[in-house]
Amino acid sequence: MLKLSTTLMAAVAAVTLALPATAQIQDRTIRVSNGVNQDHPVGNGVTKMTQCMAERSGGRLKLQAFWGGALGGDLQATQALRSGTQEMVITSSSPLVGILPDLGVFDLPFLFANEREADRILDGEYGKYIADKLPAVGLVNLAYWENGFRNLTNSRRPVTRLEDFQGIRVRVMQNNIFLDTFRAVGSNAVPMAFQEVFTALETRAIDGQENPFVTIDTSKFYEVQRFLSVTKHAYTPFLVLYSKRLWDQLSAQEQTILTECAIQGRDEQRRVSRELSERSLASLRQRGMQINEVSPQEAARIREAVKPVYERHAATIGKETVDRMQAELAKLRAN
Ligand code: TK8
Repeated sequence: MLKLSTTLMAAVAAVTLALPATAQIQDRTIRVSNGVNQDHPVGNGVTKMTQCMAERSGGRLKLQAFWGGALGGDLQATQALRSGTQEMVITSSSPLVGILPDLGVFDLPFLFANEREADRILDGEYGKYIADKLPAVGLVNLAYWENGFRNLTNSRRPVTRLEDFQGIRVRVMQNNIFLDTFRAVGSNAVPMAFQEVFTALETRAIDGQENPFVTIDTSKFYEVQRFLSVTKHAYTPFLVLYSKRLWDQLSAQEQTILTECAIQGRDEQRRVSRELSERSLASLRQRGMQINEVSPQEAARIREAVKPVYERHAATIGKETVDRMQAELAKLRAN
C-alpha cells in the first residue's frame, strides 16, 4: 500500500513536470474598466496589452474592456476589485486617496515639471514604494500609465491670470488636495465623479473642469466648454490595478504575463498619449474652443497661491511619502 502510493506520487510528479508551460495558464477573460472612451490612448494600451497576452499565453488570457464608465466610475470599479467582483481597472490615482492616502502625493499642484520626470519617478524606486502599499488595501498595481498634464476648461471667461479663477465653479476629482488647490485660487471647487461631468457642464450646474487635452477631446467636453487655459497645474498617472483577491488565484506564470504585458501596454499608451496631445489641442481649437496660454509671470503667481496646499496636506498624505518624493525630484533635477 505504502509502496503503491509512493509510486503513484512519483508518477504524478513526473506528469506534472512533463506538462507544457501553458498548463499553468487557464482560459480567462479578464474584465477591465475605464472612465475614458475607447479612442483615448488607454484604448491603444489595452490593445497592445491584449496582443501581448494572446502571444504569451497561447490565446488563453483575454481582456474584455468596458469604456466610458460602463461598469461604474473609477472609485466604484476599484471597490469592486477590492471585494473581488471585478478583475481590473485603469484609473486615475486621484479618486483613490480615500483608500490609500499616499496616492495624494501625485495630486500636489505643479509636482512634475515634465513627462520625463513623471516617467522616472513612476517607473523607478518611488513608483515601487507606492505600489508596495497597495496589496494591504486589496489592490495590485501592474504599471503606471498616463493621463497627463491637466488643464482648465470653463464656459465663463478666458482664464489667463490668477484673478480669473475667482468664483468659477470647477469640478474637481473626489479628493481634498484638488479641492484645496482650486479653493486656494478662489474657485468654487465641486468634487464629482468623472461620468457626471459632461451633463453637469451641459446643464451649467458647474462652469468648468480640468483634464489633459486628450481627455478633454475624447470625452467631447468641447461641446459644452468654450475656454481652455493651458495651466498644466498637475499631472495624473493612471494606475493599472488588479484585484488582490483574484490575483492570488492566478499562477505565477499568469501573473508574470500580466505584469510584463501591462508594461508593454504602458509604453504604447504613453507613446500615443504624447503623440496625440498636441493634435488634440489643435483639434479642440478647430472645434471652436478658445485656447489661452498662461504667461510665465502669471504661472508663477498661481504656483505661489497654491503653495500652502503642500504644507496642509503633507500630514494627510504621509510625511515620509511627501519627503521621499521631494528628495527623488531633487536628485533628478540635480543631474
Ligand atoms: C477617467 C478619469 C478621468 C480623470 C478625472 O476615468 O476624473 O477627471 O482625469 O480622466 O480618470
